[in-house]
Amino acid sequence: MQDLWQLQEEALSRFASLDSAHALEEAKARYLGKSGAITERLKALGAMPPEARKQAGALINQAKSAIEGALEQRRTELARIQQERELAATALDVTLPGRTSGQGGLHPVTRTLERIESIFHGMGFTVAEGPEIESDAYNFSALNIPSDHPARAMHDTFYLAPGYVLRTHTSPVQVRYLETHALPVRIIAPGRVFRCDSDVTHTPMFHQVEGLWVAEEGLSLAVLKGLLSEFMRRFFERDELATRFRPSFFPFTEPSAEMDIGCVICGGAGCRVCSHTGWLEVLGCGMVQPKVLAPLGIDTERYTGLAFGLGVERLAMIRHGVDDLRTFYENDLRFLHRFA
Ligand code: 2NL
Repeated sequence: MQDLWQLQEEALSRFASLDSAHALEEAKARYLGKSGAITERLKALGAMPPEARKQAGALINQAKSAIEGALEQRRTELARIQQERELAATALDVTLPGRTSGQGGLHPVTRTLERIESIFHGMGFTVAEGPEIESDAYNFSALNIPSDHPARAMHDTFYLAPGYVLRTHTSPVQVRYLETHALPVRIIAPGRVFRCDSDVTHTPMFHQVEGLWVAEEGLSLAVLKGLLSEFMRRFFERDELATRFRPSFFPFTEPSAEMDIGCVICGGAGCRVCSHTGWLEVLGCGMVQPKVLAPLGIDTERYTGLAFGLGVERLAMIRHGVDDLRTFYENDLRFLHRFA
C-alpha cells in the first residue's frame, strides 16, 4: 500500500499549498469526489477476497480520514486568511476620538433678553406677550400716533393686508393687556419688532422690551428715573453709573425723555463707541399720555402710568463691545461661540 501513503502525502501537501477556497474544493474532488483516487480505491475493494479486503479497507479509510482532516483544517485556515484580508482592507482605528455633535448655546440676543427679563422680574414686573401681526388700530391709533405720522409711512412699516402691519414696537401688547386686566399693572413686553430699515445700526427685525406701570398713586418721573437707573446698574453690573435724561417727544408719553448712561467702554472720557461724547443713549421713556389711557376706560384723574422702551440688540452690543448690529444675524459660528 505504498502508493496509498504517497497519495495521502500528495493530498496533504497539495492542500497546504493552495491559497484559494475555490482551488481547495477542486483539489478535494481529485481525492474524495465521485471518481476521486480514494473513492476509486474503495470501489475496487469489492473485487478483493474477504481477508485482503478487510485489511485494505482499513488502510484506505485511514488515508481518507487523514485527507478529510487536512481538508477541513485548510478550509478553516483559508477562511481566517480571507477575513484578515478583509479587515486590513477596511482598516478602522478604534483609538480615534469620536465625532461629537459639539455643545450648543443660546443666541446672545436671547441671553440678553433673558437677562433683561430677570432684572425686571426682580423689580416686580411680569411678562406680557402678544401677536407680531397687528392691526393699524393697535399698533398706531391706540398709541395716539396720528394718521399722518411719519412712522406710519409705507417706507418705515411693513404693511400686510390693508389695515395690518408687522408690529413696529411691542406697545400694542401693553394696550391689549390693559384691556383685559384690572389695574394696577406692572408689565414688560419683550419680543420681535419690524421696521423697513437696514444699515450698520438697524436690521429689519430686532427685539424690544417695553415696560408699563400704571397705578393709582406713587408714580412719578422721579420713580421712572430711579427705576431705570437701577435697572442699568444691574444690567451693566456697576454700583456707580452716571445717568442723564434728555427731554424728548413720543406721541404716547408726556413728558418724554431719552436716557443716557456714562459710556461703559471709556468711563466717560470719550471713545469711538460713544462718538467722543462720553454718553451712550440706551432707551426712551416717559409718563403715559392720558390720551392712551382714557379710551381704555381708565380714569386719568386717578391713575398715572410710566413707560419705557429699549432695544435689546443695542444693549447687547454695548455690553459685549459689538460694533456691527448685523453680525447678530449672520449666524457665523466664530461670532456666536464668543458668547457660549
Ligand atoms: C423708544 C422708546 C418708548 C413707550 C415706549 C409706551 C407704551 C404704552 C404707553 C406709553 Cl402702552 N408708552 N411705550 C414709552 C416711551 C418710549 O419707546 O425709543 N421708542 C421708539
